[in-house]
Amino acid sequence: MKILILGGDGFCGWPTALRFAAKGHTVKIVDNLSRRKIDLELSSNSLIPIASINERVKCAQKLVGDITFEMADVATQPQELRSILGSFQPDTIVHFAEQRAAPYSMIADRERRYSVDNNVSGTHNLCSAIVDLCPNAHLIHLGTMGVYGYTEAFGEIPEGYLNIKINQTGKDADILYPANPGSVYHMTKCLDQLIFQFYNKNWALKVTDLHQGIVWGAATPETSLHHDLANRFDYDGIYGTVLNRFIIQAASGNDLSVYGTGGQSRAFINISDTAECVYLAALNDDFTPEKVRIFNQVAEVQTVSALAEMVANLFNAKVGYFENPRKELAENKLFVTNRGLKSLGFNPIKLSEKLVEEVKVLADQNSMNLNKHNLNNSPKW
Ligand code: NAD
Ligand code: USQ
Repeated sequence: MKILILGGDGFCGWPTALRFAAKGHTVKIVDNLSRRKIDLELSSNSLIPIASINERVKCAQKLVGDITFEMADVATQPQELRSILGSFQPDTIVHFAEQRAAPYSMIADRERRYSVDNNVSGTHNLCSAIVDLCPNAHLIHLGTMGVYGYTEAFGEIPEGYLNIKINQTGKDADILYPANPGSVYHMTKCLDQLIFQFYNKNWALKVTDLHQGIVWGAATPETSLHHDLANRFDYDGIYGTVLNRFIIQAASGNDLSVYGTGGQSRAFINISDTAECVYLAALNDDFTPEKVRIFNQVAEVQTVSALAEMVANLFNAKVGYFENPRKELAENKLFVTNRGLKSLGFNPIKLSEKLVEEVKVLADQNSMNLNKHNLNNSPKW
């Protein structure tokens, strides 16, 4: 299969590109390297040093498989994107190329506008190019669990569509689950969904939207093969995700930063499973595009406080309770199905002390790269 991976230099995209190449597929990465530039803008860094994209690709070609790279911005360079789609003619396009941090999207006007312009234009440019240049390609998009919000009113969170009864007619209908974003970033993912619905309705665009939970971990079997293949590992208050932050805080002797009571329930998935689920979605593309296919890409649900307690007990660290910088429910329950990916063979990696310890080893080995000023730099909203 020919796979185009947009955003393939990022935390989820790089291990996924390696997974496809390792399985013998032809992979082309497109990225504008904006995530590396945002590190400079925020005086931030990946705790694990990452090789340049050219070094990464050179090493991957030697040790993993067929990967090439092209620099392009999917939001601001639609012609470059069109030219790549036209010449490469991918069977599958995986779209990771978005600004993905909720805190970054809530810093101020500039970052709010950038997140919307980048994410919504990028997604639309892509759909518009596919229908002209490779209309039979399968588009796999990385969505987010955050599109659903955290209301318990509709019961277990289904995969994208909510079955409702219409009072006026007494009939049943499946509607797109009511969008309920908690940040400008999450709002862009809700807008992405509408773009997919329209392109699917009008051009029968074949789309799988993967509503992924919070990714944790750093390494995959492929990224562990060589230091030039290492994945980025964010720990700051803007791009670091909660469990990875707790592990790094414990490794560096800092209090674990639980926001509020820690009663927030969230869905989680290990980085290796991110690559695996995208791979399963790509391989199992034998569906008619009558509607956008939506799967919840999650392994399990945990509360923030349970994660903090686990990490604190394992590593003898202290849990700190911080004023919550975010506007979100202080406590919520979360029930979510992941039947779709399981039906394709997904066997979730569950959180375990052993796996958390493996991540801590990486954090320990790279502790000299930690900038403590970035540990608690989340904006407030
Ligand atoms: P990341 O920031 O590490 O990677 C995104 C990559 O896309 C970066 O390499 C960046 O340079 C590139 N990019 C951004 N805008 C681009 C543009 N306009 N043109 C070309 N390249 C562009 O983020 P990630 O953690 O790898 O997330 C990837 C996707 O998965 C995102 O869409 C995100 O919303 C989704 N997701 C991530 C998580 C998570 O916990 N990391 C959870 C759920 C969903
Ligand atoms: N939290 C803490 N302490 C911290 C950091 C976070 O208590 O130091 C809490 C937050 O308040 C929140 C929860 O942990 O309740 C999750 O925060 P997060 O930063 O780990 O995750 P989030 O902002 O939701 O975003 C991440 C990714 C995003 C993805 C999303 C999936 O950055 O790209 O879309 O997870 S989900 O949350 O399921 O929508």
